[in-house]
Amino acid sequence: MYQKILKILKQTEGYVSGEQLGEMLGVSRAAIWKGIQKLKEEGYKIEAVSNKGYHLIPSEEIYNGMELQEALHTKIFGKEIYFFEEIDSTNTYLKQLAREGKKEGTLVVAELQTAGKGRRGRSWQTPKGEGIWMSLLLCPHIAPSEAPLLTLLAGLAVCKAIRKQTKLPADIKWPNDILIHGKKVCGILTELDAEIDNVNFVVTGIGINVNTVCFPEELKQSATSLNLEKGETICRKKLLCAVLEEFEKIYVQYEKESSFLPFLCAYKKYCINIGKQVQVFSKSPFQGLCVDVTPQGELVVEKENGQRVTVFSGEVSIRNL
Ligand code: BT5
Repeated sequence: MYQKILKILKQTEGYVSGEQLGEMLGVSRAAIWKGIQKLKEEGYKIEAVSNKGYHLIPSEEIYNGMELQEALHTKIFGKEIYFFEEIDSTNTYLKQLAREGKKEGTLVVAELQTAGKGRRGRSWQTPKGEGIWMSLLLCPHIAPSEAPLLTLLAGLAVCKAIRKQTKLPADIKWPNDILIHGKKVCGILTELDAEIDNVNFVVTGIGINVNTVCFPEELKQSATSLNLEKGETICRKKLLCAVLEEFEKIYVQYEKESSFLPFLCAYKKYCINIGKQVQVFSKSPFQGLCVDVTPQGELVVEKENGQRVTVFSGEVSIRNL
């Protein structure tokens, strides 16, 4: 009911009375009043003036499933959205939905995660209402070994969307971080469910620090937010839509061409590792100069003795020196 009331309020420039709303929707004024209270709880600002009725005060800041669905211009991504005030991890929840047979493009978004996950058991901090914490379900027709490429493609999409929306100089730190002025503003966690030669599904989790102004002590040196970099509040709804729209374009092309090559040039343009000394943390860690990214999305690192090593994202972390 409240969705229907919201639709009418959005379409009405002036005021609409409880009686009119009741007539339009075929329900009592009491039901309308309840619906209005529910909308207020959801964060909508609704003015109520006696003898005139209700009026919705437009606000870009409202961030919920309905608003996101309405604002998204995509064909596949976010056609079904699960929005939570609080959840353990959007990735964990979406994996459950995927096993229940949900469609590609299903999106889980949360205001707060109580157990946000990073890679290899690390944790990801998601203060309430301050960022975009979301997971997207993908069912690509690729070999399981190619799944890490989706992290690179998602990273490229986030990087482009941040640049477009905020004009901030976002860069990619291979394979899964987006940095601004050397500090991490976004992390991506891709989780794969596959058999030996077949991908069942991939869950791509994206965490973007949007309006955080104060990070916990342990992250102060390494983390930043768009708000801190830009000096103003950033609209999460617009940015989330921009990320998904950008990612969908890239993903559809990737599925069609079955290749990372069309994106390599853009990826390398934003990849800050190239030309820098890096520390590679693998089974046998080493240092070297990062010289390239391959068409398969691997990093090429040249050791001091001139030997070139190809580093695959599934197996290592790297640190710029
Ligand atoms: C990542 O892991 O960067 C992947 C983060 C993915 C988060 C999203 S949010 C939605 C979805 N649901 C989930 O449960 N996860 C995904 P990694 O490269 O392992 O980086 C983790 C490290 O980043 C931590 O060990 C901290 O040092 C640091 N860190 C934690 N929270 C951070 C934050 N909010 N901003 C910047 N750095 C952070």
